[in-house]
Amino acid sequence: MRIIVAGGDGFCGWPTALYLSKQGHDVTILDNLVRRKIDEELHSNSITPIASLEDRVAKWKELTGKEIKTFVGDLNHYDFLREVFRQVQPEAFVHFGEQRSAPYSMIDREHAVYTQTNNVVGNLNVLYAIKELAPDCHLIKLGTMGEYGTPNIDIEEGYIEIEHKGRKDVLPYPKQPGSFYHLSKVHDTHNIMFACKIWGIRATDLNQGIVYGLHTHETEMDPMLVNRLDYDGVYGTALNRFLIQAAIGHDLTVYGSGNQTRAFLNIKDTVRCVEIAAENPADRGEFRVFNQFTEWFSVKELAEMVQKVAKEEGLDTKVASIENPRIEKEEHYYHAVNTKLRDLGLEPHLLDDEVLRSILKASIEHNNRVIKENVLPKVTWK
Ligand code: NAD
Ligand code: USQ
Repeated sequence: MRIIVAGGDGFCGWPTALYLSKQGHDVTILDNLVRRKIDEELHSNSITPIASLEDRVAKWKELTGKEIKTFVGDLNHYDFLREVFRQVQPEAFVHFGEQRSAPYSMIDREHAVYTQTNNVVGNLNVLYAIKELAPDCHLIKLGTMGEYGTPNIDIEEGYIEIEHKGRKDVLPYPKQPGSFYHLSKVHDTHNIMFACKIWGIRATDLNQGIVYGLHTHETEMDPMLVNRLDYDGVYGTALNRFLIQAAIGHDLTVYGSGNQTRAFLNIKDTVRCVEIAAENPADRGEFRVFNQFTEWFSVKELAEMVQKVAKEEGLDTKVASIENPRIEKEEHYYHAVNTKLRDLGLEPHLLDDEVLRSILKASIEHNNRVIKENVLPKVTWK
């Protein structure tokens, strides 16, 4: 299958591009490399030293004989996007290419506007490109579990049956996102749903939970293929951050009570979920939603799991409760459905001590690269 991976230089996109290429697909990466520029803006870095996109794909070709084409450019530049569609004629378009940090979107007005413009307009351009140039192409779009927020009822997969005043309907599940970033995903969802209805586009929205880990079988093949791993207060995410904090002897930064519960999955499952979506395309006009996660944990539970494994590795790790920089519920109900990907064949890599130990060891290997001032959160929601 001819597949474009937008955002293919990023944390989820790079291992996905390699995995799909290994499975025999004809993969093209489209990325404007803005994440590398944002690292400079934030004076931050990936704890793992990442090679340039050019060197990454050259190494992949050398090791496997498989070519991954690259187009460096912005989804917001429609002429560029159109040209990529003309040349590639994609059968699937995997869309990871957005600004994905909630704290980054909450820095100030400029960062909120950038996030929503980049994400919403970029996605709208993709919809128009599919309509104009590849109407049969399956859009596989990365959404997020955070679109739903933390309602006091079970979270369904995209839609919920509602009975109101004696009448019933299946309606989009209510959205209560917690940042301007998460809101951008909700706006994308509405635009995709509408485009499917009016133009007959086929789309799958993967409402992904928080991804942990860094290696997949492919990224481990050579140091030049290593994935990025974020740890700072802006792009680092809960579990990966805790493991890296343990690796540098920093207290684990649990925000508030730590009873906030979120859905999680291993990066090894991210790549497989995308493959499953690609192999089982949505019908023309169908807007399909899969909840892409394997387990849920409270933030405090995760910190305690990391503390235990770190102690076994001889690290004296403390769990700190720091003032929550975000406005979010710290005590809430959480139960979310995730059966659709399992029904299509996902066999989850669940979180256990061995998985934690391997990410911890990879973090220890590179812990001299951590810029310590970047670890505590500086962005607040207030
Ligand atoms: P990332 O920041 O590591 O990668 C995103 C990539 O997209 C970067 O390489 C960036 O340069 C590129 N990009 C951004 N805007 C672009 C544009 N306008 N044109 C072209 N390229 C652009 O992020 P990630 O962690 O790999 O996340 C990928 C996707 O998955 C995002 O949409 C994110 O919302 C979603 N997601 C991520 C997680 C997670 O835990 N990392 C969880 C749920 C959903
Ligand atoms: N948290 C801590 N300590 C930390 C970091 C985070 O307690 O050091 C807490 C936060 O307060 C929050 C939870 O952990 O309650 C998750 O925060 P996060 O930064 O790990 O994740 P989030 O901001 O939700 O965003 C990440 C990705 C985003 C993706 C989302 C999936 O950056 O791209 O969409 O996870 S989800 O959470 O399911 O919406």
